[in-house]
Amino acid sequence: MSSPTDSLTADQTHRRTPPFSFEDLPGLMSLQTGDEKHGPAATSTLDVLWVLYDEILDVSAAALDDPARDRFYLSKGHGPMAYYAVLAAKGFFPVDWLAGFGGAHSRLGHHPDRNLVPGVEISSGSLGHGFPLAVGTALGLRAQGVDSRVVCLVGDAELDEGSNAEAMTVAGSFDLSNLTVVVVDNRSSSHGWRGGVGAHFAVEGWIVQRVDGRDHQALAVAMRRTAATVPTLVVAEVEDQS
Ligand SMILES: Cc1ncc(C[n+]2csc(CCOP(=O)(O)OP(=O)(O)O)c2C)c(N)n1
Ligand SMILES: [Mg+2]
Repeated sequence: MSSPTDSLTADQTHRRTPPFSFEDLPGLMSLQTGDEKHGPAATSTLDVLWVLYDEILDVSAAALDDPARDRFYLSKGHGPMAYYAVLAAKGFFPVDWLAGFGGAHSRLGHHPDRNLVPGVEISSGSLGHGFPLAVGTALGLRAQGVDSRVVCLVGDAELDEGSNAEAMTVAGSFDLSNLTVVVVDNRSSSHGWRGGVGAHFAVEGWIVQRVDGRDHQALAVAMRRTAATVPTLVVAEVEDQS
């Protein structure tokens, strides 16, 4: 993890340029003053997103189109404030953009748009699409002999969407070892997951790890781990949805 720095007020953060640390993220998020109905959904993903961009993903603003880059798909596209804060912190777009969040003329919409926001790989917000897209990308990269990882972040309730069940089965059947799915589990799904959300993936042949979704070291260890022949699930457990 990066070394801690003193927390910054929103105003101080606004004037700074990258690199930023995790402690700067609340300040960056507070710059996004536009109307947001999914605040808890944003903060639930903050730690996972930071660890991904700080330690795991081989991506950078300087190599947006590099065919060998890792692919990160934020499938749970509602509540993107944490995503935007992390992308700004990592220099994908200017910090100045954050203040316009949700505005009619802002690139930073309530759902991320891949055509408007540098570093955003897929447009999302309609749940249940990112995981199937990630499966297709993982298959495509493998077919091309590209040795990149595909990481997809979904919500526990998002998995209620049937498209995910198919993606889970296909990824297991095709031994997609280049695919990692991270479920941010705040126990908000409609019917709960019998045996825990990971049980369903395990039956389909996935490696399943459960970690504290606020523990950066545990997240990094889990998200770094891949298997030679099967896809990996990381269940990042956070506080119950209030
Ligand atoms: C296809 C689709 N159906 C319904 C919604 C409405 N919706 C927005 S957020 C949400 C709950 C998502 O829960 P979860 O994926 O667990 O994320 P959390 O808010 O708990 O972080 C729903 C159903 C949507 N965005 N897309
Ligand atoms: Mg949830």
